[in-house]
Parts: sequence; C-alpha cells; structure tokens
Amino acid sequence: MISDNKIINEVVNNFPFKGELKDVQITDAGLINSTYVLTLSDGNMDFKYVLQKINTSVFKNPDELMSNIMNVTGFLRNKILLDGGNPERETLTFLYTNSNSPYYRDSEGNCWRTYTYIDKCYTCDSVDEPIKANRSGAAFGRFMNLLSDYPIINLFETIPDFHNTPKRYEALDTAISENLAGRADSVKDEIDFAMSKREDSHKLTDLIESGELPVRVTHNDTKINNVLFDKITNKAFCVIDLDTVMPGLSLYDFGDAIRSGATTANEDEKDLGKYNLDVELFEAYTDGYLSQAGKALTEKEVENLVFSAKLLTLECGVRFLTDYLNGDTYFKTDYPEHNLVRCRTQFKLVRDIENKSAELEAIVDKLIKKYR
Ligand code: GN1
Ligand code: MG
Repeated sequence: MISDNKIINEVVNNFPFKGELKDVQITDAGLINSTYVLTLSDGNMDFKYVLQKINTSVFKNPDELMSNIMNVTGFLRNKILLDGGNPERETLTFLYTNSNSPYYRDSEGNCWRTYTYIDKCYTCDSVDEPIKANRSGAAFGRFMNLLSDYPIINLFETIPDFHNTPKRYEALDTAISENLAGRADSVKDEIDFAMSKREDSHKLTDLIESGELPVRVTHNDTKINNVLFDKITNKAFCVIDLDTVMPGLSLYDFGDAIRSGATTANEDEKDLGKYNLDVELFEAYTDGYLSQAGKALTEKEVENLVFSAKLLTLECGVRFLTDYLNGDTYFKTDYPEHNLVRCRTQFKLVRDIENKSAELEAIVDKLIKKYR
C-alpha cells in the first residue's frame, strides 16, 4: 500500500489527467485488483478518476486484457448512443496514457489503468430489496443483449477455463495433495462436501461440447457489486468490472448473479444460519433478467437456469477452498480463515438451492412464459 502511494504520483504523471493530484482513496472493491479513487484539481474544479492496479498474477497478459476492454467499451459506447442512452454513465470510459497505451507499466513493473469516475452512484455487496435484484437482473440481461453481435472472435480469453468447473476440481485435487498451507486436515468436511457434488461439475461443459448450449459474449463475473445503482433513481444503470468479458455461457452470468444477489447475507457471513437463498430475490432477479434476455435464450439455457445457480455457487466454493488450501494466494483476504468462511457460505447455499429447486423451477417456468 505504502509503496503504491509512492508510485501513484509516477502513474498520475503518465496519464493526461486534468489538474494536480489532491487526494487518493483506496477502496475495498473486488477481490482481485487494487482500486483507488483519485481527485485532481485545476484550482477551480475537481476531477475524479478510478485508478486500478491490475493483478497480473491473475490477468497474465495485460495487453490482451486491455485490448478486450477498450474494444468492448468502445462497442458498448456506440450501442448505448444508438439506444439514446448516456455512454459516460452507462459504460466505463478508459483513458489512454500519454504515450497512447491503454495501461501504464510503472518503474516496478506494475500495470495501471484508469477510467473516469461515475458519480452519484452506489454498489451493493448483497441485495436488501427485490426491486434492486430485479433491476440488476435487467442490467445484466441488457449487457448480454448489447454485446449479442460483438465479434466474439476478437475476444481474448483473459483467464482460460475460467468457468470450467471440472478444471476447478482438478485444481482442488492438486491443492489437497500438495497441502501447501498444511490446512487439509482441518477442512475434511468441506473437501468431502465438494467431492460429493463432483458429478455435477461437468454438466455444462458437456453441453458445450455437444453443441447444445450456445457460446456467447458474456461478463463471467456478475457479482452483484459489479452493477452501479443511481443514488437518486435507484436504477441499475451500468455494469462494471469488465476483465472477464469473454466467450462464455448466459448460464455463467445468471448463476453467478444468483449466487451473490439472491442471498440473505454477504458471501463472507460467518453465521451460516443467516446465509440462505432468498426465493423472493431469486424471483425478482430472474424476472429482471428474463425481461431483457428471455427472448434470446434457448430452451436448453432456460432448462438449466436453476442448475446454473447451484453449479456456479459450487464452483465458487471450490475456488475458495482451493485458495484456502494453497495459503490464500489468489483472493484478497482480511484474516486467515476468510477463504474458508467464504467456502462455507457457498456450500451452504448449494444445499439451500437444492432444497428449494422445485420452487425455483416453478418460478422460471412461470416467468419465461411472461417474456416469450
Ligand atoms: C472475484 O474481483 P471480483 O471481486 O469482482 C473473482 C470472481 C469470484 C468473486 C468471488 C477474476 O471477483 O470470479 O466469483 O471474486 N474474479 C476473478 O467474490 O477471479
Ligand atoms: Mg472482478
């Protein structure tokens, strides 16, 4: 952090910002990159930007990553304009460096990018009312629609096999056998639970292989705090965190959004009794999502919506468990058991989705009729 503060002046001098740097605030946004809000002033006016240090051990090729982001945001910008919207608010506007690169590599080798700060908005780590779930569902559905004719061939895979659940299980196998942090004995129950669900892991990858599910341009990280809400209207108006926009499944986006946006607490809630799937939030999110994406989805996609919520939750739990076993090298953690706590909420949610699945399927059946 301290070294980041020193280097931020160097970074700032390499972007065409207006004014002098006045203030730097670190934010707790996301578990991967480091995110700061910069305030600059020209004496009369303040200008705000978001500055991010790209986690290059996760995103190993910053050129490809930023190529995707510049192209996707440029494409979204045009679409939003054609739609009569405001691209300055409805998508992110990244700046090129003074030497015309989409990111700056500092003297220590770190990679930085920046976009203009969007004001009068907020994000939610979990959703407290159905209207917000509904609006975030509509925002992610719209996002998929806006990118439906994006040339998929031009997208780099920024993290290969990101939602390949069988490969996530293989990484768990390795973590168990290497036991790098010496924690394997203490998480026997979690390992047993993960293994008892292994059969589910390949259902979607099999359907991709057999050509039964269409590969689309998807967001792939539809955590509910990746949607901006307007402070005045409370509308969900912008989807952020575009690092994993890649070829994927609509089901990845739906499932991951339910995992994080239709629960009764945050993903790191320690009291599992407080962490459940909220059926009302599920219905509200699904309604919002299908209102935008319903027409585009195939039968096979619709058939697997509820399953995807379970699978994406299971996958995320497996990833947290793997990172816990590896000694917390991937996700940011605030305390030693943090990844284990997150793994437990995810596994609890898997069980809860299974218990409620008949009710959830009935909701999907009802809503798909409304939007077809
Ligand atoms: C990470 O960066 P953030 O917090 O939006 C992760 C997601 C996980 C999520 C779990 C690139 O997302 O896949 O679902 O944490 N992103 C990456 O909270 O691994
Ligand atoms: Mg992210």
